[in-house]
Amino acid sequence: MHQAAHTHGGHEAAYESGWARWLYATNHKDIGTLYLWFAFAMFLTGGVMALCIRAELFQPGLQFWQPEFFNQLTTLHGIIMVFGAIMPAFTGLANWMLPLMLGAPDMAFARMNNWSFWLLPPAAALLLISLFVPGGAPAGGWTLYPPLSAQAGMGMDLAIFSIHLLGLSSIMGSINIITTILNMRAPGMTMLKMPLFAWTSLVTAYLLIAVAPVLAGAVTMLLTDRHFGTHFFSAAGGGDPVLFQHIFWFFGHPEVYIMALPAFGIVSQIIPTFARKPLFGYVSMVYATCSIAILSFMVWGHHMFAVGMPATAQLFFMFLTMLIAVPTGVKVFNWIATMWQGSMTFETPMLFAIGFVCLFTVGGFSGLVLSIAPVDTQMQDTYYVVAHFHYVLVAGALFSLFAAVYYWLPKWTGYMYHEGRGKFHFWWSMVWFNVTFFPMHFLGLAGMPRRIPDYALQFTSFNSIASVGAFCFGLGQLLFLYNVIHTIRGGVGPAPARPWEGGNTLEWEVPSPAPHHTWESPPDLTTVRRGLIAQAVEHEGESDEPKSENRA
Ligand code: HEM
Ligand SMILES: [Cu+2]
Repeated sequence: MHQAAHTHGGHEAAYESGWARWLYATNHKDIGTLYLWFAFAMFLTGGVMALCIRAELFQPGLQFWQPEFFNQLTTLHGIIMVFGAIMPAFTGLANWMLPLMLGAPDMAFARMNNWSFWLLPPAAALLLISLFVPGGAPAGGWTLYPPLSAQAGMGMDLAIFSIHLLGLSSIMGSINIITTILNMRAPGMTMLKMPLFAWTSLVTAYLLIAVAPVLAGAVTMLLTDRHFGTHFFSAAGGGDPVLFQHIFWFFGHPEVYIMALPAFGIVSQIIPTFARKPLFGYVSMVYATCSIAILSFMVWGHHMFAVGMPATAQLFFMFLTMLIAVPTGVKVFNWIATMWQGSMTFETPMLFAIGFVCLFTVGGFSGLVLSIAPVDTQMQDTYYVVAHFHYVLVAGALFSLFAAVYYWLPKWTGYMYHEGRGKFHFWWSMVWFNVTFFPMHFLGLAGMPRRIPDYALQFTSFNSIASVGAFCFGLGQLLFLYNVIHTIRGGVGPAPARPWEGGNTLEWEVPSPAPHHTWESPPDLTTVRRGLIAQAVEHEGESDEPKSENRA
């Protein structure tokens, strides 16, 4: 397919200029850039909403918003962060990096790739427009549970349509990722020689193909309940609102791994680079990724312990949830073992990666706590849950994205970022993240419910601390934006092709900035200087011997 494209005149010519370059983009790097900027814009939008929530919660009583609007804020914040920020950011990284890392000239379906991206802005617009229609935006939480979602105004219809578009985009993006990985790897790169980021992207894409239609089905049933006389979820008509929860969480739990597995992949690229050792236990990482993906389909009931289910079902979901700790533990063990006796340096990407390992583990542990059915009966719908999933999503997914941006920014822009400011961004985020979210564990244990604009007086001090933390955290993200723009404009100077001494995947074999077209003829893996072959051979042998050949 790429052969034909190349003999076709004009393909090699300079790309379109101005807006046409982006609107008609088929180049994986351009599309990756679009995804990443879109995700960042959504991150800021969802972030402003989070700050509106935290402003209201700084003190008890109602200061800024009516309760109805407060609920719209939490709902939109959740939907925008999940579907608008985290997921598109990972797809953007996959677009930018997979062809480079696999030695492929582009993604498999370049035009579909364009469409996948351009479905996102209309979807985001629908969500934001819903704020301005009668009844306002959806307010029943990002989980869209009926009966609230069945009774809501037309903002809910806009959200449903938005979710349809987002799902379509995800499915097409996934088809592209799967096909690219399965069919377009450079000769000699067997599946078990792929960088781990490719593995996690592959498994994530399969998860998405499996569950995006389930979510689409759930919201479509909601739509027909709302407008076309069905009663899937209406008890009055013989339906059952709990059915929605089953369908939603059959999507929803794999969804949390859709936001976690790519993060695992990124961290598994970065830690070996800065520890200057090959990834410890590569094959076990692949198995762990697949195990997590399979188990993620069997645990949805842990979100529903409180709806009333037989004790056997509770035990089933509880034990399977706990079982996920095993492959996750394998991963954490392998990251630590990779660092063990490595020659580590702590540039910004490594700091964010280590921050990820520490804080994601905190989120994992609070998840284990919540998986205990009798405990969850107490804690569900409290701030403990909010603390738990922000450790996984902010210190997990988001930190891994920051790590990835600092790691690959030299490759994208051709310039080095300012290390001091990068480190400052890390420490600032690390401190204020914990100030924001750690007290929420205590609030939850003390019984403060989530999704409320007002609270009992005894919760005041921890809420004030969390709100101060949130505003400081938010401020720090402007520094991130500054760092990125500063780098694009020249940073602290040009970046070499291989800015990280220990980086030995294929993207470091092409110049910085990566030219518009790369790997038009696939690399010969046997000639790659510090390439994957050496890495793959090593992981088949004993991986605890010193890896001196990785030191330049
Ligand atoms: C770092 C800045 C962030 C702050 C200060 C923040 C704060 C909050 C707050 C205060 C709530 C409302 C809790 C409630 O009343 O139930 C919330 C909900 C939520 N947040 Fe965040 N958040 C942040 C980032 C993120 C990110 C990056 C994600 C990524 C996916 C995320 C996902 C969610 C979700 C899914 C909800 C649940 C919404 C719902 O209740 O329906 N948040 N957040
Ligand atoms: Cu779950």
